[in-house]
Amino acid sequence: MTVTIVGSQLGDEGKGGVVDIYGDGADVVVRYQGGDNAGHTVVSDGETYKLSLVPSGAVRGKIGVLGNGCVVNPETLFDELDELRDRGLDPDVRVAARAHVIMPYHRVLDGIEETEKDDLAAGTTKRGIGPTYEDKAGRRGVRIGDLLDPETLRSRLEYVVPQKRALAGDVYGAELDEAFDIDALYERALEYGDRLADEEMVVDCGAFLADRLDAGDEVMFEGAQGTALDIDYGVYPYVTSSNPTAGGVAVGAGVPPSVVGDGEVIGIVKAYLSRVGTGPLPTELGGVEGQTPDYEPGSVPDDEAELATWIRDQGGEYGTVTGRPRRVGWLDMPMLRHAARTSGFTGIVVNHVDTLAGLDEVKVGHAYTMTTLDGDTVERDVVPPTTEQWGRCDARLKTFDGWPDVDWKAVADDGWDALPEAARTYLAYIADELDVPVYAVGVGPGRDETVVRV
Ligand code: 2SA
Ligand code: MG
Repeated sequence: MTVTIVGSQLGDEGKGGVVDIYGDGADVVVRYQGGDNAGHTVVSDGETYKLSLVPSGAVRGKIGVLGNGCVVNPETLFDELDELRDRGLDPDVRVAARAHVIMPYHRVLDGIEETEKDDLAAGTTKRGIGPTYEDKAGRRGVRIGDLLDPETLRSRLEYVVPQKRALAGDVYGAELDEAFDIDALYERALEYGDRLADEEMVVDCGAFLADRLDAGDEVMFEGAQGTALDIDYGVYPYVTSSNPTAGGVAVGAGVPPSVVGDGEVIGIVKAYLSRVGTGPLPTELGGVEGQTPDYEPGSVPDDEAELATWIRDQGGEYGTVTGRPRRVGWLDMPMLRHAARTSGFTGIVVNHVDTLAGLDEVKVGHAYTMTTLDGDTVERDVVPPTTEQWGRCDARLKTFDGWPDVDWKAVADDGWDALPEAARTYLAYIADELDVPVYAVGVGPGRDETVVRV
């Protein structure tokens, strides 16, 4: 049996907490895409762990697997493993031999290209994710398996590094440091390979998972980022370079699609929207630039720009690394309908319901009015396929009664019926529109602040 967790929006929907709760029953937790551009916080036995690459289940004694669809920076991997070990844990993490390696030059190029792209910049995490997937598709990548094979590694580097030197040096005029030096890269990569071999971490991911499933294990697939950041189904080009949607599981972990389809596919929804980076956001509230929290603390604002700041503060919507304020907006149903259909959600979890508490009214973008290039207007209830069309969409808002701030821990203890009635109405609307049940409701960041129904 498998459970797949997919972000429905733009990442940061609170997937970590859900993985943590539903992962309890799992024996193996697998990441199938992305790399150290993810970020989850796991609180276990009163200890807080922040991970960006290692599957969160590794904190709780599960086997964590980085599938072949992932891009792996060995430095991040070993830093995270060392920290977990320093803190007394014994994580068991496996890495697919077919996964691609994020090399030092990928990180440098990610930074340079973001600066060069101006308007097209996606606001990447600068972890080298895009450049590594580019090399994978361009058939000039270095794979985890190559790190254990000195001759192959050397020949791969001799082919690719001169190209990177030309790009960074001649095209972009960057300084060529150790990140572009074949010998230095080779030595470092071999050290990582030795350690991967010593710790017997490298697996044939699909074969490994097939064995575990045959043995009756529960497997959880943990998506990072979200549907609107998917390279095929997201707001291209302001997307990440992998497929967070459920289809990515089969390819990125090496299991047949039927294995995913026979299990649960849970869409994680934040009760409103937030995003870092560029792209259309029809339900956006106010702009980010120049905003100061000028509302009276304790009171709930009625002005739109103040409301954006208020939600941002209530929800802690500031970038974890840079502290940059995230853009915020109302829940966007066309985005969710698209996510539910693309991944085939069997249920959803709605998080941050407590964040909106105290508002008189809560709005959602129920549908869009899109202006065509001819100047006509058409109605749409899912996101259009091009980002430019999406940019010409206005949200048609639907208004719900707000719900009061209550003792959310008590609500989590008492269950669904203890939720404020207006919140239940809001959740029922979402479930109804998507035609899927609400499996759980997040009413706070802690493990004990989730109303679990299924
Ligand atoms: P990149 O670095 O190439 O993947 O950046 C491309 C775009 O993707 C966005 N991006 C993200 N946005 C929100 N959350 C992200 N990661 C989550 C986190 C992890 C999660 O908490 O950090 O929720 O699973 C994430 N990763 C990439 C980025 O802003 C660019 O717009
Ligand atoms: Mg996050």
